Amino acid sequence: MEFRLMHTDKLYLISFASGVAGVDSHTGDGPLSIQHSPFLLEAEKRGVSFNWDTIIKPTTSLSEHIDESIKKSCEMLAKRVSELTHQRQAYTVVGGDHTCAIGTWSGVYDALHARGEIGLIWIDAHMDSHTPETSETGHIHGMPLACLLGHGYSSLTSILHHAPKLKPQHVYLIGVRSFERGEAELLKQLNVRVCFMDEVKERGFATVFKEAVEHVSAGTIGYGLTIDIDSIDPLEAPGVDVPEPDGIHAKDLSRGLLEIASDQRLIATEIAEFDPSKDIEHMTEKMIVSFLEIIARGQRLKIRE
Ligand SMILES: [Mn+2]
Repeated sequence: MEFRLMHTDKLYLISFASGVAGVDSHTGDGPLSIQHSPFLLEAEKRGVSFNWDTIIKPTTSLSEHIDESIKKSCEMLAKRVSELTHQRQAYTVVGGDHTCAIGTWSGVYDALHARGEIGLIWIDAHMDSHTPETSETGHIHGMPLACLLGHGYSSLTSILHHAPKLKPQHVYLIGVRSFERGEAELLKQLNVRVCFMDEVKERGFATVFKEAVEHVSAGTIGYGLTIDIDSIDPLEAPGVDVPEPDGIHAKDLSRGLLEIASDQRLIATEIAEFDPSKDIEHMTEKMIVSFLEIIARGQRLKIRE
């Protein structure tokens, strides 16, 4: 059974104001800095309406393991995502570090798994597919995709349900250009489609993005999109903690977003890893707001169709 949005005159924005899993906790300031962005006000003057929803903040205590703390934040996020999905609202999760993905897609799973499988396009400079065994740094923001596929800390693979939230064949990674052996081996063993940056350059972003949409739509009831801001070329989006040169052009991703924003199969979107303290002349902030505007306008088209 396919899933269709109903109430789409507003785009809900859920803030995941947490950077505890990354290398620099300033990613936790990302959502607030977008919320107060003058560019967002400008977009609203152009007739786009955003509805700032729940703000999820980590509650850490010294006695607690970091994965337990992230589990709590992700569970809160997953519950809210599940509610909005049940209500068929249009929403975007704004991170925060990329562990938000564990919460977001666990929430989508909670709301929709009885109907069928979910696809996911994962745009990232990295693979985010470490497990505690393969990670050299132990940073959990390098692990969310593995968690969603059912590998890693049991606290994080069991958010709302003790089950893998995604099937490997329904995932498509785009833009990877920095990774470690352990995570690459996991994805290879699971047969997850990884479109490295070399391939993006060779075939063109538009071509691989179209392929990704087809890939994640095959055999699923719909798909999601998660964007790690570090996938974009750091010359265009410097506001990240782990910049990797030679990335995706923001314009290319904008065009891709335009293509899918009003796609009836698109269930949810997520934008993560913005670190306002590293931004230069608000370039990254402006780009993220422009992405949100495209998504919001697309959602409105959906309801008119
Ligand atoms: Mn990531």
